[in-house]
Amino acid sequence: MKTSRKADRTQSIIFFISITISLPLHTQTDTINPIYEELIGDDATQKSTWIEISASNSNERSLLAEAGMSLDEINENSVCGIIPNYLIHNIKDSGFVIKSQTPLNRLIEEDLTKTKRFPFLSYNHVESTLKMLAKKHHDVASLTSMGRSIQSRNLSTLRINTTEKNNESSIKTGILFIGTMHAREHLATTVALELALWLCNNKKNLHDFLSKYDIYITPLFNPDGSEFDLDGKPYRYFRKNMRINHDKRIGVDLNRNFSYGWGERGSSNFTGSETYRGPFPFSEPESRALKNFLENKTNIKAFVSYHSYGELILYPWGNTQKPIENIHDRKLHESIAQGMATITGYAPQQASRLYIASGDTTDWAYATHKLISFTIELFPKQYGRINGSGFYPTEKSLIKKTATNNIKAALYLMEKINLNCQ
Ligand code: 0X9
Ligand code: ZN
Repeated sequence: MKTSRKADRTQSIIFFISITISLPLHTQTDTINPIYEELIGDDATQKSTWIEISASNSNERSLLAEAGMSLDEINENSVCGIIPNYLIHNIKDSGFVIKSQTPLNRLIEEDLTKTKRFPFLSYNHVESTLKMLAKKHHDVASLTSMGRSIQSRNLSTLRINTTEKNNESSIKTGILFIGTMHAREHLATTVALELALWLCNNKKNLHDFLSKYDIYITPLFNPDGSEFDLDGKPYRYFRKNMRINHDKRIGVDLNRNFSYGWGERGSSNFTGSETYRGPFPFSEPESRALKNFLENKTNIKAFVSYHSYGELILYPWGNTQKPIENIHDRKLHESIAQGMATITGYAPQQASRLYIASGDTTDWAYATHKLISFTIELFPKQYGRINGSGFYPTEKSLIKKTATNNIKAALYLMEKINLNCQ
């Protein structure tokens, strides 16, 4: 069979994956802009609540997203997420039953009582690691940037390509991986950075494999939000970017700011909400940077956006319950999602089964650029009292396992995409 030998080769590459993760502690290098302290106060978390609501289907969950809540944990008959206090009445007004409410600062205090802490990655650490990789492995890696964040941090991107460097154009199969579009989803930075490290450190064994690809990895797509989150005591459960909106509330949800279906279901027009879509599509420099990047790189065929948490492999559409119309594309998304699910143990599904979201990045990437696109919700499956909370896991061995399995899944994806391009 035409594909089986190649598949065997991928299996053997995957088999030899073994990584050593050394994660430095976040150091508070950048002091927070005083304007944010003034606007948000010492502790933004005092103004939000972790809330559990009865909801049992995608439609109800979409309504909650529209009310301004993030849907961080989905169970059969209930959902948990975060909502700013000033919007809680929206949920009550829509007739939902609130099962429990915990002020966010109390949740954080509970997390703090745990003995172990996950060493999150700072912007500076990501920057220096990418620079080191581009220097040490200049035969296969080079550094480029998608642009800048709203606070002018670099959206640094490592390019892995055995022939073309920096911004030179390529006709090889291009793949883009991005991490941490949502500020508090720090494990997504780790996974994307570990992917970059692993590919570079194994360049000799992987030479034939790497020579076929043009790989881009942006580990920290929302660097301002991520730094802000880590500047809290000890963190803030912050999701959005650092836009100061017209009414001085902070942040736009970057995963509601893309143009495909922008402003439709599953997003909010409340500036303080978790799902605030921004005043217009691509209002944010981060989403604009991705738009410009893909417009200039037509060889990119696939896209992965790492998020946390839930252990899911999601594919378009996210803004409608209808499946992808094009049968070839639908089957390709489904079969790659299934393959990555087998490797990771995550659950594959069309994104909208979870809830409808519009202005979503992966919907846009598929609709506009025909990229085979996935949102991967990483470890853990649920908020855990033993192994650390959902966004802030503590167990180093599980973090390592997450990175290892997702590197395997990324290799599998690359091989499948390349076969599809031939
Ligand atoms: O809501 C989001 O933006 C993503 N989940 S997260 O918990 N990381 O915030 C999921 C987007 C997937 N798309 C849809 N569910 N439509
Ligand atoms: Zn997310």
